[in-house]
Amino acid sequence: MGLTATEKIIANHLVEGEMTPGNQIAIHIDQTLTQDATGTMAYLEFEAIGIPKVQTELSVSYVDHNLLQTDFRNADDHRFLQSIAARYGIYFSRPGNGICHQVHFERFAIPAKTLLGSDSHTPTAGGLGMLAIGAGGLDVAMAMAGQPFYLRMPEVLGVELTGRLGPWVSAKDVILELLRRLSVKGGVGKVIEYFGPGVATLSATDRGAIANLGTELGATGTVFPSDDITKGFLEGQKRGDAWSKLNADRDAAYCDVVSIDLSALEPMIACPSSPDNVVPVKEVAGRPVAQVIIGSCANSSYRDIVMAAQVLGNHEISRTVSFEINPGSRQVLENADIEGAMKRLYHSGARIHQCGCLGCIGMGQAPATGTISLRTFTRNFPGRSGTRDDQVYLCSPETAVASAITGKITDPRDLGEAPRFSYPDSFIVNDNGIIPPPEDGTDIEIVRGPNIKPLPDFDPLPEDLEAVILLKVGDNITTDHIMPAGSKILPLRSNIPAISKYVFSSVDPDFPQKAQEQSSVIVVGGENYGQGSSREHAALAPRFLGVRAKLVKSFARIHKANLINFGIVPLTFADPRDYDRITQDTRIVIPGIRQAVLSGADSVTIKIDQGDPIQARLELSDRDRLILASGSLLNWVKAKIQSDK
Ligand code: MIC
Ligand code: SF4
Repeated sequence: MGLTATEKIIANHLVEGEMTPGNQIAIHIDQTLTQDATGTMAYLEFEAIGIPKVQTELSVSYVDHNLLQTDFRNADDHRFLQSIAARYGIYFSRPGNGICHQVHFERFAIPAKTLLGSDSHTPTAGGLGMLAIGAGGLDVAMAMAGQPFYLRMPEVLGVELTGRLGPWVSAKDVILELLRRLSVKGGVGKVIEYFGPGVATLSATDRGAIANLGTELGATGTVFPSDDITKGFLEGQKRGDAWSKLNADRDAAYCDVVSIDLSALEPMIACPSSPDNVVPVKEVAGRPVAQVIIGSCANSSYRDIVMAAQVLGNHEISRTVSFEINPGSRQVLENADIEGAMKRLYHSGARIHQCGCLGCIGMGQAPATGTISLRTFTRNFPGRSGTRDDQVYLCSPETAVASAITGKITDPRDLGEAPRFSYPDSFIVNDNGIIPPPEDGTDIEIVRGPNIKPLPDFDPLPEDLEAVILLKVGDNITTDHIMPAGSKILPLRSNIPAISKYVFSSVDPDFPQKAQEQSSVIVVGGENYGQGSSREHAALAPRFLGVRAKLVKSFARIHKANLINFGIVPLTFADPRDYDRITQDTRIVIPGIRQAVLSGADSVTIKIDQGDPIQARLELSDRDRLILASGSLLNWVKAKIQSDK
């Protein structure tokens, strides 16, 4: 039987394990990326591993999240990141140069290679035929140290595209339709691979937008074939040499196939407050809108910004709308400017911001109370915008601009004839925002401001675990609930004691204090626990507060890996009905937990104050078990390095 494109990449990078879905495998990583909000910790971890230089073909450090400099802290982190990049052989993309995924797509992504990034939307590069995966900072640090990346062999879900997108319908509508059909859990344990005649009708950045939101399906990655369109894009970037062909064999077997007829799609929109709460735009048309933003790693490419300007034409922005543009990169900004798009945008009243994540992670641009904000972003989890009880809708640039003109949610087809968009013959490629590392960085001094605090130490797993269930939450809890971001909290990412004071702050603001009064804590949750971001702080900070286990119905992939990396035991209910039996503030004991983890047991017994004990499953690889027993991945690696000496 033939192979899917995904399997071909995995087979070429396989270091350990058998390629049977669900099996633990290890793959070689060619490239890594970090962004500043996860990167400071990732580089502190890399330093702690003690390797003199990165071992990858290419590693890039981006500064795109913490751009708001309200005091010294983010600026300190930027200087630290720049100096540590030069020291260890890492490219540095300066603040304002653009969103990591957009810049990586333009300047570094290579078909058929592997990329590991400390950001959940790393799969964007799958639009160019890469196997690009999001992971916690520590996993990325390990990859920079030349270690393989461990994961469960994913199933490959085929999405067959036929037809061609009609006027006013664009890439975002394709992935919103898939989210409508499959939900935020639909891709867990899978790579989404696109094939079929419709693929050739999509530009490279359209594919990037679709791959980007595959993350919202919970998928491990998204892979598009690498074809003539990919080649044309890379040639436009003056990187034609990086191209190689990649596609699935004719007789490749997918675990399942979903078919989408592009011609039949209509403009779609995700309603508050989940990316899978999707309906056709016409169903919610007419609701008044106060803010419209075009940006984020999902929709801020040249095509998206120029298209926005074209839709706007000679229209003016509604007086009741704040219309905002966050270009994805300086390359986008510069080329859109030459085309005349920027002028048209600001002439009609748009607010132009710098290139970066900005409001997508609550770094400014918070909407006003009780108002609707329409965004071309990736996520609309509750409160993520910075405003409590926010009403954030996610849509395409076309729907966004149409709504900015009318002041209410508008199906762009109501504007009449669609503008025609075409790419310029050549792009201006200007890399002055990217600083290559020196040949030898050994003498470079790493600059550490007072905001950079060392990593805390974590003790090994105890023989028995006695703990209190301090919090019980429901399904689809996001890492934004566990460890919120935003302009107040993000500057604390390199200071674990300080950031831990905000763990679960939107769910139970007293959690940190109550946790510190206990010796050990356990959290209970429902399905898809820890979906969303790759931030390891959602494991690291709770661990700092004494959380030693999480008992849930099911986990999201990256969060589960982060829990293991920081010594929090991930447990799942053997019988999900036990979830209803367990109450907050109950004391529990797991006798012999360490022995169970180390001996390869697949379950443990949890004794509770009242009632019958509960059985919980331990779904762990041998490596996971050793890490958990050591107390953290870093403890385990350091011990290994010592014993190898
Ligand atoms: C996000 O979109 O949630 C983020 C902010 O980019 C995160 C990373 C982080 O929390 O720093 C992600 O997607 O991984
Ligand atoms: Fe940045 Fe938003 Fe993309 Fe996360 S989803 S990388 S915050 S633009």
